[in-house]
Amino acid sequence: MSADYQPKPEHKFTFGLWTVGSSGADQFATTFPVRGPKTPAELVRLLGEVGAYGVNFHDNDLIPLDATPAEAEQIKKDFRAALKETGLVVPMATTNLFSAQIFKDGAFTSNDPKVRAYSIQKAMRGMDLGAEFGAKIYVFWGGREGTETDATKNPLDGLKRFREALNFLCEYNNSQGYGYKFALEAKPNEPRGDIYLPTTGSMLAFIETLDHPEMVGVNPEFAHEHMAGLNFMHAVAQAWDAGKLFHIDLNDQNYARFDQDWRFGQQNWKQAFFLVKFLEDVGYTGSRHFDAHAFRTEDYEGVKDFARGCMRTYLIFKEKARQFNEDKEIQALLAEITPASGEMEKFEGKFTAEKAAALKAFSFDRNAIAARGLKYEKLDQLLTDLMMGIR
Ligand code: GLT
Ligand code: MN
Ligand code: MN
Repeated sequence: MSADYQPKPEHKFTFGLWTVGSSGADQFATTFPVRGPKTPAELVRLLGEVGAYGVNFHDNDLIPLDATPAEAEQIKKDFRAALKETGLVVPMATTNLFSAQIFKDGAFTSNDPKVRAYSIQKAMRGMDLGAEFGAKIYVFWGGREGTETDATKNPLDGLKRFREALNFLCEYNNSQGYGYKFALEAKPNEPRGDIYLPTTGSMLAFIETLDHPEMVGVNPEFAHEHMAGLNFMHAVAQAWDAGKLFHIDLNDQNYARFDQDWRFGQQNWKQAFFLVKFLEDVGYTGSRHFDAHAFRTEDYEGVKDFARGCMRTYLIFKEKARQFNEDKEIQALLAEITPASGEMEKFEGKFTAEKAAALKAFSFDRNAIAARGLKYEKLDQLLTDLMMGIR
């Protein structure tokens, strides 16, 4: 790979309209915007300028909630023209089921049947809109699906309502022939006290209870797993193992903090490195979507710096991953610490009664095995040297 770290379409770097279009207002606090609004078409041009491949949107990022049909048509026309001009595509769309007051107690899981029905209606219309622009992934982030006090709702009702809504929308997807894959995004809390299905692992288990599990996967977000104190790459690996990594939200986030949504790789280099290495090693072909915001100190030039930085850092880690995989000393050490099966081979693989009997009878030298130093310190320091650029 040429190490110029320039984004290219094959890297599949995408941004949401809500990311580069963020006004810089603190999302869930009393606050004020620090950047003036830009139209969707202007944001597409900004993304074209920095070299992104695609742009994603919520229904209301594109068409404001109270737009008239004529206004909606004009916005779509301008947006389509900007896509054509820049060559950007729309791989993913989603529904805003969290900003309007009506969602104060959730959307699909609200206690109010009218809110639940309205939410399904809004999701169907959002799917229509996404399909108009060729989106093939439809994300569901249930930001307000949860509680502050469990006196108000039984989580079993929450799960049942969420399942019924998704089953309904899967059938809608089929009936319209849209061919969407749904990607469920977990977050443990904020804006609700507790959000249902708080981790990617929870989502993966839930998907298996749906009528069309094959249509539904996950959209893990770096920041959200970190808020839950988890290892993001491990969550992504489990999703990949299950064949469910349909989309991914890249950003950065310190543990045990409020939702930060920082530029990818801004804080946690090592976790970001391992994530990029994982995606590249397994050959993930989906969007690398940056669900992040520029610091609220920035003007729109700073937003471009932010967007360029997300992509550049990804490509730097991609190059570092290549170096790691080709580094002779690192690979020799890895081979040494991952010994071949040897005489254990006869115990491995599927169960047989003979194998089980032989394994039960085998005598292990527990102390000798335990005494072997594993050289993980050495390996990790080699990685550190490599990441710091002195290797
Ligand atoms: C919102 C949230 C994100 C979700 C988006 C999709 S909206 O910004 O914080 O994590 O991915 O609904
Ligand atoms: Mn996200
Ligand atoms: Mn987030």
